[in-house]
Amino acid sequence: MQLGQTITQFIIEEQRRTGGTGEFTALLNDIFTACKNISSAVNKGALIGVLGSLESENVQGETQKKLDVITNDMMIKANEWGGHLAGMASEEMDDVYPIPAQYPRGKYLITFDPLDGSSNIDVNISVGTIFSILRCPEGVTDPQAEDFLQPGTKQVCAGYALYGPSTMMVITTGHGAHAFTLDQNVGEFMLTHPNLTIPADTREFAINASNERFWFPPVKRYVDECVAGKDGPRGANFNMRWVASMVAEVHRILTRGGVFMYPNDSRDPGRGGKLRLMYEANPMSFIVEQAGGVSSTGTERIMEVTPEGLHQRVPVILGSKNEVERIVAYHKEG
Ligand code: AHM
Ligand code: MG
Repeated sequence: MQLGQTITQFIIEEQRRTGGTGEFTALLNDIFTACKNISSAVNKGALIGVLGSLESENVQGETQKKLDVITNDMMIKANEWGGHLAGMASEEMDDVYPIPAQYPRGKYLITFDPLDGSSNIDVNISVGTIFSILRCPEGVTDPQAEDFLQPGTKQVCAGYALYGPSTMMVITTGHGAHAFTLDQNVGEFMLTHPNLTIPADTREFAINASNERFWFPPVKRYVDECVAGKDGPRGANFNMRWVASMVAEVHRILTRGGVFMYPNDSRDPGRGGKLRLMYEANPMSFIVEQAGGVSSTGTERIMEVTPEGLHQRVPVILGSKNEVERIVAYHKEG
């Protein structure tokens, strides 16, 4: 691993170390191409008329932004032809997307959120693409939803692209988490942040505080103690951030530590919070754990949750080890 090397060289070297076939490297390259296309569209924004909403809603009843649909299409187009995938699932599609008959099928499955944080797009705040790669179960050529319902521990690779001041790609294949920055002139992601490490301690947390009245006691206790600052039980002042763009929040935590929470709450406890297990919580948890952080629902390691549906939601509490463990302990105490 060498600072400044291209992401393709990095993946090929990793594949040599692990004895891979090259199929996986080719799949990742298609994903990187999609993210470079998305980066370009997001960057041009109003110049090419892609901002704003559509009339349509996605399967979760959320109004779709034009870019939700455009970026979903970019992910599909970049990935369907290569012969590495048996199927795809996305936040923006109700059902599994089968690989069209004219293309060969491969041994991997991908789930993705093509444009996470898209409520931020019209105000020019960072958004991102999140993806997770799984193996297609042995003998399955026409994967259905249940074939995707594997716990996060089964992920072969997870990553996200962040479209911020720089476009960055963060990936893990289970050997650390590494960040690459897109050199727009060269058109390549270059290794800039190898072996990301989340500090175990932090004095920064992120939660949508407008939901405070719905929080359950363990989360309320944790936040109250942080907010009490130097005079409270923690004896230290805490800072708070809320970007409303999970990719940006996770990236901040990977860079300087912190805790991110989208907990379950009393509005609709059966729903399990807001974020989706298969294409938001699991990939982010894999990356966070590989950087030395912890990711929990409050009562369970997220990557060990048995998925029951493609669009299942799950409470998310992730980031600096000692703080997340403290919040988990508060959940145990009730
Ligand atoms: P999205 O996939 O529809 O963009 O929703 C997910 C986003 C996350 O990026 C972010 O953490 C959260 O929703 C913000 O939610 P809220 O608007 O409730 O603060
Ligand atoms: Mg999302």
